[in-house]
Amino acid sequence: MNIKQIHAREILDSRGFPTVEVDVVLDNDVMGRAAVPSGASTGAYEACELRDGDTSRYGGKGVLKAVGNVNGEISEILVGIDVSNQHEIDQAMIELDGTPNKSRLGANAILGVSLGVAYANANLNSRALFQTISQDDRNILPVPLMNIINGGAHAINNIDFQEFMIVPVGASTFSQALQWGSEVYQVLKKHLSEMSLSTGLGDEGGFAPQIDSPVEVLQILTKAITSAGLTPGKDVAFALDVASSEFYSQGKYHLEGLDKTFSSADMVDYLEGLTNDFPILSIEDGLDEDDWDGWDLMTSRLGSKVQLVGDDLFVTNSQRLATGIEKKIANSILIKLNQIGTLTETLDVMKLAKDNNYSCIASHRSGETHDTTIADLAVATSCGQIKTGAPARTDRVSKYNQLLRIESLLGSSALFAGNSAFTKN
Ligand code: 2PG
Ligand code: MG
Repeated sequence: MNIKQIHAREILDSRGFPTVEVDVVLDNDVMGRAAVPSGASTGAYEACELRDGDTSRYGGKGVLKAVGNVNGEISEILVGIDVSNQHEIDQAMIELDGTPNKSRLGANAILGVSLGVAYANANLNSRALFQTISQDDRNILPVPLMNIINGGAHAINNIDFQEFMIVPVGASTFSQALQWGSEVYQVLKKHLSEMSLSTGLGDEGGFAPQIDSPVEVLQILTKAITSAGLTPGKDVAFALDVASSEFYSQGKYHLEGLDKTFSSADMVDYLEGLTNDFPILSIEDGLDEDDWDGWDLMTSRLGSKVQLVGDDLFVTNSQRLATGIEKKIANSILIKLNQIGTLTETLDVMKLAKDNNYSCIASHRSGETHDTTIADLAVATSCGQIKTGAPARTDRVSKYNQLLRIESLLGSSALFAGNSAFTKN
């Protein structure tokens, strides 16, 4: 079935900033719709998010140029093409753009179309997206990494680290994991108010209290897990996104909340200390996106016991991941579709990771919409892990709810990654 029409529009994301939504309509009027997310702590090597820069609209953050590129140039080359040709369609857009980072047409324009096409194809076949983009027959439901304390660029508080995530790794099903995460979240809210700390939320639905040290945050979280009747480490473990590129300059890590300036080696010492004291399974962007020597040290010190995730480091980019593999740096990659800009390239980088024993985490952005693609992506690839914020706020729970739908669709054949997501092959 061929594409009849592609129509993009400007909508708002969860922070109230404009983003791109695309409808792909087929000859039989079946439609696929996708919306593009947007980061705040973006990596320097991400594909380009095209913004208008016209300060008379949305402070310059409008996306009418990207919308125009979809409705103009992109739609001109894709109308009349068979919607099942995802790979050719993505390749045609990459070639039409002609730049290494999609800066001419905008990765936001290109991704909206790429995913709109994937949804149109799924709808045409009356299948769920995870079924039509499936790369792995097992369809494993991922362990959620739920960010329940927000700091860094996602909150106005003193916490240097961006994300403190709980990982209900001991649950036996996805729905039980979600329930445990939600119960811990509610207990945490009660504890924070008992301590007269704010229960206001950061960008990803987690609380954003005024706390200075990561140790204190982890202590409070440990207490919340215990009060919820669960065992820290066994039932619910931790994951961190340090997002350290945000506080790295001139070769040093400037931790303002802690009032410390660290070298790369100091950072590794500090992170190692945290992993000795708390059940931390995963550390994302523990060091800066350009600090390859530091990453080398961190990987040799922590890589055999902790999942070390490259987000800003790898930016969902096969070339950067290949460099990491060659240098034996990190052992995991965060997957964000809009860092690279097409579904095809995203699936390619996930395959490269898998072939080299790097784990993959399907991830949201801090600016999100109702779009639930990452839930389907996690199941389609059986990657075993998803990070999509707190179990609160529709922009975050929409992904968790989609996973509940997939779980019920799969019925008794539904598998849950659990601990196996974190065991090294
Ligand atoms: C991250 C993401 C998502 P942002 O750093 O991992 O949590 O944040 O979308 O702001 O880059
Ligand atoms: Mg990150």
